[in-house]
Amino acid sequence: MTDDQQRDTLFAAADAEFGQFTFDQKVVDVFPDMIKRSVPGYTTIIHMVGQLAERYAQAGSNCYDLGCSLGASTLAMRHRVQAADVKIISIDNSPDMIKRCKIILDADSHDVPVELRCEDLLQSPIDNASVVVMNFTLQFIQPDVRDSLIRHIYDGMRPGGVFILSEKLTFNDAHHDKLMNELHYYFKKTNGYSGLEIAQKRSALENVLIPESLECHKQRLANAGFRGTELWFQCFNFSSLLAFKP
Ligand code: GEK
Repeated sequence: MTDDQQRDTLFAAADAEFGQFTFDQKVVDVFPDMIKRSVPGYTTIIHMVGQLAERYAQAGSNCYDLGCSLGASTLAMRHRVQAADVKIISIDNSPDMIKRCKIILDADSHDVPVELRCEDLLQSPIDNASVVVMNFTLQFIQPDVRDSLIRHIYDGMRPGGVFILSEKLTFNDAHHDKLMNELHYYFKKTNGYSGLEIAQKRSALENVLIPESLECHKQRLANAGFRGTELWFQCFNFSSLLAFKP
């Protein structure tokens, strides 16, 4: 691990007070390690975002990475897109994330243009989009504005475009929900997090990360007009969906 890829020990201290989770500089410093040790399948999903963008990016269109953090999906798309005259627009409202993301993108030599925007994606225009990626970001948006955001994304997409939505899930069956949470807990333990760290991070994320069920996501996507919505990836309570604009 290099200096800019520190190990995540943010929630390890036994005697500290942790407020609500925010995407600040401390999180930025450990983010690549944090997300890989916390989200089962993250690396696979990022890799596949590149393949999907290669397949669905249309010439003369935009690809969006909404809640781009340090630009993992942006880079995956940038490295695979073949269509001519494609621009990637990557948005995050954390100034610390955007600052580090810019350094990472500047060090990358691929020539697909990337426009990096530090703004609230709820205020962002979506325009002429053939690929839209929301990789574990909708779960951080207040539930009451999720319907209108998904409609806004749909309206900004071209026919034949794909929306890639990755989310932590809840399950209607209480027994299954408990099992998935236990398996995720074990995944984190296996990746070196202590029980205390896991518990402290969980309470920092309370009311900040608000997951929903697969049925809820599918219904919202259908209501917005998306068709062919299907799960293409799931590991425990972490998933990714594809939805198409007809
Ligand atoms: C990845 N997609 O590596 N507007 C813009 N950005 C936002 C907003 C908002 N309203 N709310 C949250 N964010 C990335 C991982 S992380 C997921 C995404 C995680 C941003 C927030 O600043 C953070 O960078 C990102 O959404 C969520 O594939 O950490 O579990």
